[in-house]
Amino acid sequence: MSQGQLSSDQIANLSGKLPRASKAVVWAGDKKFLPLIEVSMSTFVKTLELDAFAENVTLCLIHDGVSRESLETLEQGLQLPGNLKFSGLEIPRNFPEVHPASTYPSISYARLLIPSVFANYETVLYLDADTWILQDLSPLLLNELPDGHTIGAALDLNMANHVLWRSPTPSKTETRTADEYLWEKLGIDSADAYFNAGVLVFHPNQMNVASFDDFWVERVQNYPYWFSDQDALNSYVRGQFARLDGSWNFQSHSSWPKSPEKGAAKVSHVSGHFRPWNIYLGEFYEQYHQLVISASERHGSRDFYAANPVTMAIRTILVFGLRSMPVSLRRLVRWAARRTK
Ligand SMILES: [Mn+2]
Repeated sequence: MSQGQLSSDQIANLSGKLPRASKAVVWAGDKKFLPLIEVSMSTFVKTLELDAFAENVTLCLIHDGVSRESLETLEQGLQLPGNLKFSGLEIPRNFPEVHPASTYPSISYARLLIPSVFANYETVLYLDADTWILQDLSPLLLNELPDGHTIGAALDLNMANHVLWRSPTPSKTETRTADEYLWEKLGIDSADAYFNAGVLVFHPNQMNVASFDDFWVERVQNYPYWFSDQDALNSYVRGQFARLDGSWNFQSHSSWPKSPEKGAAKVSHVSGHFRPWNIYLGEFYEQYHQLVISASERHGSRDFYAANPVTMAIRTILVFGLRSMPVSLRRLVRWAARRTK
């Protein structure tokens, strides 16, 4: 293997393991992500309008060493209809080679492999492990992205807030504020050109895969990015991407004005510091949390996701503070009472 990049033989080997199809949905993760991935996959399957597809669709998990048994547990939990074909693709551990200051797990970079591994596919939808699918996603798989774009994504509400507040950036980035970072490190002049990479649409067979690979392999090795591969991708497209409506990637507890209504969300992206298993995020996320708990039972990690309601209540009050106490406290008490029954 060349430094940091998979060889063309390795790529061909991975591509060769894929079922014959032109559309795929891809997740990436380690063993510890499996309960979340199972919830994302199973809610994707449950909401998908299958009749819209004339041929098979590949559902792929890219991982770096999930055991055969764990993959089987995952596949059994999905109960896939005949024309959805599951495929697990194992990549080498600690791939790719990244800048030493990167704090993200290397498996999160796996989405960068999609264009090369799925080079013959028309459309690939990538979904983060922490997505919860609420409505049919077939339009993302069936429709061409507008204006000849080969990458589609929704704007990132987190970065929009950072730019608005002129948040300081981590010192490793060698920039002072978010807007300066966007311009100097990514070549982007506003948050309106910066997408969130939790939901991505690719048209790999229309991409210049070699130039894409050369770019990101070099960048992730040499740039101390703030948001890892998401920044490498943004820096590659520099605003030239199809803007998906925010309802396709509803980023949790965001108050940005451009945030769509929760009720309209097709994909709830439970991103950020606060997750429903360590903080009470309100009624909307209760169903999601329950799905995660039952998946975690199958994967042997229930303890991690089913926190003690009292601990969660205390943590929630500490985070949301006194001002939110009256409303949240009432909800919390009701919720904790239900959970301890
Ligand atoms: Mn995410």
